[in-house]
Amino acid sequence: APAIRLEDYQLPRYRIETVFLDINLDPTETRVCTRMSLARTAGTPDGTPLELDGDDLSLTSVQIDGVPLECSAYEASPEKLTIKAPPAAPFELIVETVINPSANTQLMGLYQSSGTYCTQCEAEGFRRITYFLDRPDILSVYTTRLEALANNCPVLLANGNLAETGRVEGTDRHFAVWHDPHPKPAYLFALVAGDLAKVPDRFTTRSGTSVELNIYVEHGKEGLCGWAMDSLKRSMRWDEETFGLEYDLSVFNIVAVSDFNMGAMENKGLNIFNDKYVLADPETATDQDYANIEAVIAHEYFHNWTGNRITCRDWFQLCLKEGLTVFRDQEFSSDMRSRAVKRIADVRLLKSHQFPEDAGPLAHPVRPRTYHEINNFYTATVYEKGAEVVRMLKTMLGPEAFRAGLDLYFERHDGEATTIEAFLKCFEDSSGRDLGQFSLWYDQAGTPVVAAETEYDPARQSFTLSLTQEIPPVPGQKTTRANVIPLRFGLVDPNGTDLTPGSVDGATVSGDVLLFDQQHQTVTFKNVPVPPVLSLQRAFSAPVRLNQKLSEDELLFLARKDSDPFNRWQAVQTLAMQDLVRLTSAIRAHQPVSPSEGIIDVFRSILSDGSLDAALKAQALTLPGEADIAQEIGKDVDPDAIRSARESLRSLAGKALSGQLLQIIEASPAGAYSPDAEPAGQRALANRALHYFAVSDASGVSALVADRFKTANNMTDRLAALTLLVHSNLPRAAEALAAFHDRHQSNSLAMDKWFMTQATAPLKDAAQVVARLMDHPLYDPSNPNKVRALLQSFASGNPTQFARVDGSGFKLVAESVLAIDKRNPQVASRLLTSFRSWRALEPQRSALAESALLRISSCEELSRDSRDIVDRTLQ
Ligand code: B3K
Ligand code: ZN
Repeated sequence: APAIRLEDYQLPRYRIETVFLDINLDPTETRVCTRMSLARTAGTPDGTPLELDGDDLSLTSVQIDGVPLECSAYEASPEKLTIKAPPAAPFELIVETVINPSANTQLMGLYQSSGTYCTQCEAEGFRRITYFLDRPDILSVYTTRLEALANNCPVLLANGNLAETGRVEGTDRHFAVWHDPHPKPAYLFALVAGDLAKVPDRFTTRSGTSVELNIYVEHGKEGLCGWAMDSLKRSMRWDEETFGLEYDLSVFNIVAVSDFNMGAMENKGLNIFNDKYVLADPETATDQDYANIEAVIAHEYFHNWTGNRITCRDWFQLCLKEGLTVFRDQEFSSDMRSRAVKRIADVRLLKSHQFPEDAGPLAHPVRPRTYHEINNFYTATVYEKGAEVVRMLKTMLGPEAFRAGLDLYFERHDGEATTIEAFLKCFEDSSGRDLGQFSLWYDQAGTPVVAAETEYDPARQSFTLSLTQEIPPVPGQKTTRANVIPLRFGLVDPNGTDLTPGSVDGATVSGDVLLFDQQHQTVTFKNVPVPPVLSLQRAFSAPVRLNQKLSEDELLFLARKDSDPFNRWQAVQTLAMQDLVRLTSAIRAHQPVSPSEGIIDVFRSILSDGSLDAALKAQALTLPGEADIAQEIGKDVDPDAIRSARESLRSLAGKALSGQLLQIIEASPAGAYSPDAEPAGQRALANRALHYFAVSDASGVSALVADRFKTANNMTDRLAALTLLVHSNLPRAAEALAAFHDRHQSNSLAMDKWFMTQATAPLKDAAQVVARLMDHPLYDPSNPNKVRALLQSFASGNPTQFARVDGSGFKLVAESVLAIDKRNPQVASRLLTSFRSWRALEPQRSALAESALLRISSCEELSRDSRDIVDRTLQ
């Protein structure tokens, strides 16, 4: 299939003003009757055929203005319905299709999850329900009538407000009519029908409207919705207070289903969620799960303005809604929790997911210019880097001008399908700034590398900073231009206080933000009385890789003294990373390995620093991940050497700090569980301490871990202990796995953790264990959460075993991709992306990865999703 290109965008030839859907639900033969009012758009010539999108559809009948069409007047295939010569005046088109929800294993369009009918239409799933102009710039007002067996489906939901319900006379069926007054694109359409329990609540908006809130779940799970509901109400309040945005319907429904391709979906007034991001109690959910639920509930809710009321003109503009909405949910979580800790967590995610994507064969701009399959562009680049770009805009313009620009965006574009250009124009108009160069962030792929060197001149009392930026080569990107990079900074004096320089030459500086906007730039700070240490890219003010030549002493100083908590954390990470890279090469060269003591001293002083909260300490004590180290090394990567290096540092710390660690473990919160940030931070620190303590020489280590497992009163502590037992292959591992299984076997989400713990164990039989677990009665290859828990976590979270030098890890994943691809292309192609860094591996392993990829590529019946990923990965 030819590529779709941004430059080929054309305005639609026809509009669809209103849609009336009448859907008669049946597991194998659902009848869909769609009545739409159509009109030509200005400039459409007479006789322009109307081409409606379809996917796997079968047409029953088609009428225009009440008259059935002659066969010669249209052409129908499963993928397209063409009306050859539609009327010149506005007309009504009625199309009837039949679909089979129970055979829908792709989970796109209308499908069933545990017997519940539900839909997923983004990006192009609506065309699997009816023939339509399935593109986001077609905005229509929808009315949906649902009919189903009253016994099987007491709950009937669609977008908008409920208009009517009733029995269908003389039958055992009933119906509901929903009307959504807000024009929307088809990708935001949704319906749900089934036998579900309802957890109700209410919210009163700032302007006094009472909104009905409901969470629908399987019967028996009502007690697991409290946190999600609380998060929803806090999100609604926060969006009013922070951005002045209110909810706009009389009801907001959330439905949790267990079979879902992604996290959740922001359908207007009817959000559908992967139940992983709704259900929680202390027995089955970790602190991380609670934080994720809070963030995803907020994200989907925030889409109501950034995504739904203002949507994307075309799918190239995906970051318009996703980057902005991720930024909004990150801000929300920062306000609910510790801002510094949230920033660290977000940057970790960016560096571990987006940086490798941007450095490999799947690199693409935040706003791509071409695609074969849009589902493959719901990426870390569009989401996470997209959010960083919005954050940079705020950093550059300042909070007031940023808010003014957003206000203008909502005022100017409400009810539209728009573009990145229109978005940026609002900020230009409100601030008077030219954002031409800034827009490069949307168009250039690759993570810019910034080199920074400094020099202090005592005679002149001046401090000079030389900056250079460069974007490394990216497939298909020939030339690059200098970005505008906002760098937050501080000149830290020997006491740890930020100096205020007299004047600055060579760059625009406002407050603590320096704009670096050329290839090379030399910046001079005057009246600097003492030689400072430069703390640069504070709070990670731009998504760039910073190469700053700081000595070990300077890093140790920043780790202890920087007033910016993010950069304190960063200094620890940099110190650890330098050591880990050094240790890795020593191991590969068969030289003796001795981790440096400096990092241990830093750990010691962080642990005893009363000014730091526990969550921040836990983050500071978390070493860069194996994949992060691989990314830093960049080529000729040997995952086993990386792991040994990381383990040697871990064990040095465990041994050197065992006394302090034990105190922390013993002080971990007791009593009733609360998911709040503070106790969660204490648990994170205690479990981090346990992670190090487990590799100390102290006696009774494995008994202590086993005891923590046994006595845990919450999933966070239980899973942390289980992971340690299994990953370190401690004597009680098998026993603990069995106990966990027995305790949680009836809870699918908890069992996902059991699968994941084993799949990520860095033990030499991991691939066999995964293969064996695929036959476990609770494993279900049609459930995306199970595939992610077992296979995706093995492929992306177990670097030594996935990249085993006997090729068995790659082979297992490649075979699984092929099997899953037949059933669910989106899940398969996502799994396939775990090969993306294959070229960075040492020659033997990269050859094995290549042959696994070639094996996939040689399969003729590959889905478009997997074909696209495998082709780009191999290119
Ligand atoms: N907008 C959806 C993602 C849809 C993915 C389609 N393949 C969830 C979200 O970002 O909120
Ligand atoms: Zn989103």
